[in-house]
Amino acid sequence: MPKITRIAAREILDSRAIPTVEVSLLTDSGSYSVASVPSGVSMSKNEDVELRDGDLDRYHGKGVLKAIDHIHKTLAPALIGRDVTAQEKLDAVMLELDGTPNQSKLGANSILAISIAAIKAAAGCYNLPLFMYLQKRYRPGSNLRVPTPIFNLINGGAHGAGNLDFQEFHVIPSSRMPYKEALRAGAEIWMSLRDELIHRNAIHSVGDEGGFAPNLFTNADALELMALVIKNSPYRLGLDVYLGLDVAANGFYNSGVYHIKDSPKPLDRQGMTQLYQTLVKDYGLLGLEDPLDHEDWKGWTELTRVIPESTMVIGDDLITTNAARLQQAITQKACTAVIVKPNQIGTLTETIALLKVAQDNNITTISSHRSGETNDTFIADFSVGLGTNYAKFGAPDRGERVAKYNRLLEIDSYLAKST
Ligand code: 2PG
Ligand code: MG
Repeated sequence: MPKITRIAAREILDSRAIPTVEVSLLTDSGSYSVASVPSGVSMSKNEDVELRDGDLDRYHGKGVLKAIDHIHKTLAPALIGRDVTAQEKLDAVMLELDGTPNQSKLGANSILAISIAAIKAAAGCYNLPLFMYLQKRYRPGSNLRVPTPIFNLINGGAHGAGNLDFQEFHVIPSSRMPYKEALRAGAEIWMSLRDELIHRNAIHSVGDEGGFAPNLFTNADALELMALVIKNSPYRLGLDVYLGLDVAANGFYNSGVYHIKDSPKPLDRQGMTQLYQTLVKDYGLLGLEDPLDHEDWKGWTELTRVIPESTMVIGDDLITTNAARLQQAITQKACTAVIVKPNQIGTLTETIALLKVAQDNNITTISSHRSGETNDTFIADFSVGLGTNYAKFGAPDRGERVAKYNRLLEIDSYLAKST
């Protein structure tokens, strides 16, 4: 039984210059791991709490020294000496010490950093790569496959420069395409899109997730531009690659209506649903993430009923990686796919509980980075080991995104050699 002997935490920076938590963990078998946690900006109020210092004299209040302190003074003392491979127990001990429903006392950021460091160190104790350890532990006997990537090529909403309301405009290679080819398609379309924006004298600098943040007029214009770029590429829209959206509709929902540039007056839920029906018809969207406000369950059910089955209706803010909320969505037929983000729920064990509900109920699973990221590639191993259908790690540029896509390449080439 390999025991945890040391846990050390520190404040590091994420890709937006905002502090986050990093943890190193050592075991008596010599296995050592490091894990850090990402952070979102388009956050739902249902996510577990990311503890911030609020001290305006440091990092504009965004420091995480309180979370670090909780690790050193409360969490580490309770975990040192415990079996590092007993993930469920470790997570349960941390949740109990916190004692709140949303980890607001000790912080989901401190708890998740340890939770991930523990599984990484446990894999090391068995001398296994992380993805393989995860598969053996949680899905023994299942096939190992690299998920289909979802590339976010245009950044609007909270991730962009204020020109577009929708948050993410995706290019999604066909699931039939081998991962290496899919990554190449994403990168080539990103390059062509850049050329086209330069040609149009449009802004071609990138947003938080590495997609472009152009000065286009409407959200539909962004889709039109992407469709055009794909038409002039070797890839066929609707066959080799598809378009998709993370609307992140909470961001422009106010007093019961949605304010977007595509309509001269605010739209209600029916108006938005009609707009999506048109966009699905015009662009064959493969995925529609967070199309409506995260508490509009009735609207989601109606939208899922009228949108063609070939378009995934994806719950991110709606579900917040919460198994109970996913159960509700299944009962109400409110979505057909779910985003999986460990830091929305705070422990690996709870994230896996959500995945199990999804996989048992035929809900498509999409593992996801956050807009504020570190170079930790845990989410790539997690996606392969736990068998998610898709992986959404941003655009194929910016170091913190590329680290994850490249880790999938590494796993892919390993799998190809071992079959
Ligand atoms: C999303 C995410 C990641 P954020 O909405 O899906 O792309 O954004 O991390 O800002 O919540
Ligand atoms: Mg989202």
